[in-house]
Amino acid sequence: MTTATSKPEAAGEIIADKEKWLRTYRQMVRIRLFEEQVNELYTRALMPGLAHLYSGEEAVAVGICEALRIDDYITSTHRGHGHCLAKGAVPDRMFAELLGKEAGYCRGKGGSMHIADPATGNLGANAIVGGSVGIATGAAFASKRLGNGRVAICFFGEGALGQGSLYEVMNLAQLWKLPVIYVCENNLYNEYTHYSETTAGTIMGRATAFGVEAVTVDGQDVRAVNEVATRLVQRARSGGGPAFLQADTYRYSGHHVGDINREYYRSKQEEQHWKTERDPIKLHGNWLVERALADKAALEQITAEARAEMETAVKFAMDAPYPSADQVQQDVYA
Ligand SMILES: Cc1ncc(C[n+]2csc(CCOP(=O)(O)OP(=O)(O)O)c2C)c(N)n1
Repeated sequence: MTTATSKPEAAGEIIADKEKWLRTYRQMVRIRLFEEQVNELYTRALMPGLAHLYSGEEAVAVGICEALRIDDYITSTHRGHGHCLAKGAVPDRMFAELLGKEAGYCRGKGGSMHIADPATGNLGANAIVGGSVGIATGAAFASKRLGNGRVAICFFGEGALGQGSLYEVMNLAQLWKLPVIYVCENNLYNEYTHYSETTAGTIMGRATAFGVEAVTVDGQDVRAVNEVATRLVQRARSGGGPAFLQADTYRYSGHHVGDINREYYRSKQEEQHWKTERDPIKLHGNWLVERALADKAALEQITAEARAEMETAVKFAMDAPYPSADQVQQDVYA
């Protein structure tokens, strides 16, 4: 069991990676601005149902997906927009899905919690807490049998640690040396309850009990996440077996967009602390500027481009047609 931190880098290394670190910055900004639009659609009563925002947690999805091939798999959660975007989903089809339009990833029948995109290896978001652990492990099993080198990333919140199926699949994954990485995004709260009230023992102990390689990482540091993910993905791809990554992070908004008054379960000061001191975009932006990989104007330009991209995508989705009534039972299995 180890804790990963980003290491000080040699000057040459930074320059070689300049494009990568600008890309990760852009990806985090895109996710943040996507979520701002989702919240806007909800508050203007333009979106049916609810959504669970990922703002604050961007470095986890981006740091990990940056370490993946396009054909590697991910499985996601109810808080899945960031995972989908980081793996390559396009915002116009995502917004279309959120608004129930035919152009959406599931033809408008899935909504926020059921976005899947096989073209980018995304096996789907999942409204069932822990619901994707078997899917990711099965994908890794198939990958091993077919010998195609694909790695599966299984994202889940720490609330999923209460699901027994996680322990069944970790046991098999370790016995069969499957190329799967279980990524526990510990944002401290399972809905409105601090995880310390629901989680006996330690989080890491649950993985080490099976002999699974277990690492914790600062989930607000995109470079640290990427560094450890790169190592674990290479290890899994070359037959080294599964891993468990605990990424410590925080969700800025409520459990879902309607969770406005949160003071009965967490303080405003706590939220403020994470937003001002631990924001993954600010931290990475400062790092880019300090190392002269970008100036403030360049970062503002990235933000402006991402904002325009999201506005265009929302407009696309708003203007897109609903599925016709005769499609109501198509592709529906349950
Ligand atoms: C099996 C199951 N039980 C309960 C729920 C209701 N529920 C939705 S999200 C959630 C909490 C999830 O917490 P966590 O896994 O830590 O993810 P986070 O919301 O913090 O990202 C619960 C209990 C559900 N969707 N599925």
